Amino acid sequence: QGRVVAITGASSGIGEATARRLARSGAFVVLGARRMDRLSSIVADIERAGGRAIALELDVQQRGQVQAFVDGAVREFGRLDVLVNNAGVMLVAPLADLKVDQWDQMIDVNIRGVLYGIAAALPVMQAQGSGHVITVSSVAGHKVGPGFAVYCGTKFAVRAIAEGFRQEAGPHIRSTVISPGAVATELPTHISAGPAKDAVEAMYATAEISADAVAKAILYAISQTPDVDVNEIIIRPTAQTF
Ligand code: NJP
Repeated sequence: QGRVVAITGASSGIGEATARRLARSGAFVVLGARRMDRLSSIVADIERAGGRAIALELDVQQRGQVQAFVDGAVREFGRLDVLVNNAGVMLVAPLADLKVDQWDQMIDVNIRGVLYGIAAALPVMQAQGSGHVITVSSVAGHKVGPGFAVYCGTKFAVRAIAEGFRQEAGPHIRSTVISPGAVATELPTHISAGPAKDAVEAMYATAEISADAVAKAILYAISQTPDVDVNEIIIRPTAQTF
């Protein structure tokens, strides 16, 4: 109730579901992503339902934009209680395809974007003496499968960074890693056509949970009393075997 929560990658999938669910629970939400049309319509929905939200254009690959996103949240609502570092891309392909531009994009969005979020939020949270960073990693941050080498590398990396953040940020600042399995979102649609995309679609066809199931896990972590830090939640479809 009344918490200020900034969410990166809030224009679809897990970020959108989290913005909607947290706004319903009484949080003030700040939505960031590149597709402003999508963000504006989500904000309009939230406001129609009596919630409070703003949309800010954000490319997490640009450090200045991430700083402006956090600054905008603080300017609008006076503080930042939670940063959900959620924006991500999953461009699956065998290493031998040498899709180096896609490797760079995954590193820039999934790792650098998370670090830029920490760089912008940590000073604010330390000055407040409280805060919470949610890092959206993956079951792919726990094990590696064919075609997933670089994506898994980014998700292992952010779990490590989130644990370092937990240790270093300060006694009143919390760190939660959310590691989902297969979630029904737009994420696999960006994979280049070919056998890797077909394999991912076949995997997802066997089991998927809704983005709102992950949003509920995020709400659970945020809703604990300040002395409780839920460090990681792994959440898979019951039928997921990978
Ligand atoms: O995917 P999707 P998810 N700057 O594609 C944004 C992880 N995960 O909700 O900029 C700023 O619907 C993009 O916004 P836009 C996954 O790795 C998922 O599934 O407008 N934002 C959109 O809002 C990721 O970390 C599954 O295009 C950028 C959002 O990111 C997180 O969940 C499983 C951006 C992506 O929404 C959310 O992904 C798992 C940029 N440069 C982990 N680039 C799963 N779905 O199965 C992208 O283990 N975005």
